[in-house]
Amino acid sequence: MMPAMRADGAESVGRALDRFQIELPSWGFANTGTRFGKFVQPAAAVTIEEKFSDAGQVHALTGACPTVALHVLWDLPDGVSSAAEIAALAARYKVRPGSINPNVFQDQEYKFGSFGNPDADVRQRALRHVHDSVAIARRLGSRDITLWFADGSNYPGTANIRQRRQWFQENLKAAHATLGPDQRLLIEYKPFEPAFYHTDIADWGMALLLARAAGSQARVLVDTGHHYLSQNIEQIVAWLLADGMLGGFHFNDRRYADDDLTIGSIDPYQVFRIFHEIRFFEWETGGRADIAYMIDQSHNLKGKIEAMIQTVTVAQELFSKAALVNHDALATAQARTDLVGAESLLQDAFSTDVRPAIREWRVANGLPADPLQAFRESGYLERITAERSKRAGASVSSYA
Ligand code: LRH
Ligand code: MN
Repeated sequence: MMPAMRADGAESVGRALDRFQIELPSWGFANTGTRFGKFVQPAAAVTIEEKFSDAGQVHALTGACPTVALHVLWDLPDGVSSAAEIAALAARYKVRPGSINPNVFQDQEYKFGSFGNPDADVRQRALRHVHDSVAIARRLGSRDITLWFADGSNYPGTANIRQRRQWFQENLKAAHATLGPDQRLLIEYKPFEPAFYHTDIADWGMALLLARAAGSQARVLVDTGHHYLSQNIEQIVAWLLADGMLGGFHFNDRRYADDDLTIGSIDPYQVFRIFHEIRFFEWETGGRADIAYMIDQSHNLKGKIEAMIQTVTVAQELFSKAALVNHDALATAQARTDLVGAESLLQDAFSTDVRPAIREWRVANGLPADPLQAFRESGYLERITAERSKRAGASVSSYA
């Protein structure tokens, strides 16, 4: 039987939702696939305008995602000169440009890496692209530049791992030097794929050391899909919080590897444990952790917009449940090594049905009680399907 919500529960849920915002990935609205193929959806977004339009729908229905992450090569093909168009779209669709993602992994020149490439000209080319991305972020008023590198190798002995580390340190420091005073570099790690022997920034420790070496405005980005199944992600989060080096998240879910499935679809308790570590840290320090909550998913089979609405509402539920943990009682139980008592405080919060309180919060904020149902009744999908399926056969060439 789901434990009933504590008296002040609905209030805690309301306060949690008032501050919870999560950023949408532009590429989550596009046709994406795996190396085995891409199943095209006629309603999928292809143009940057369509991506802003779809993101605007999700924000209008949930009130929780006012920014869209942009991937430079996929969304700003003309670089900084695309900024004016983006700003106009942001005004029209009432969602702001969010984190800027340089792309130093898809061009042919990056076969043997970007910042870690033995060819100095290629390293320079990659650094120029990151500089351009920082300039784009400045022009758009975006705070975060999210750096993910596919760099690595596929066979033992084929790469000088220490030399590549040196080049990464030099180039990340050079990238950091061009940041504006309020901007941040978020360094994202990943253990493997597309490299399958070593990846230059493979885990949180490597990202932390490189962020520290780069400069005071560099932080670590935790993509939940970038961990071995046996890793304790919330412990990594707790350590990065303790060091003030946690910059943000790319949320998704997985059963095996970097599957980019929708949040909470496989292991919702994992996301709850992550949110709990953040709330407990904030309760203990009395502060507010400066974290960018972002989604990084590819919706290969689900309807793109429905998957995004589902993702935002599940994230709201899990964040609200974490807000219900009684931190005073938890600290006491921990100090007394009352194991069952302590664990039950998390389990009670996790198994509390917060949906009625969330519906109340939505209605109180002029939002539909059930965003997914409202979307299905809006006719938006039918309208864009008609409009967008007119265009010639959708391209299946690039990733998004
Ligand atoms: C790499 C990654 C990175 C993005 C890409 C779309 O796996 O997580 O954050 O640039 O996905
Ligand atoms: Mn990611």
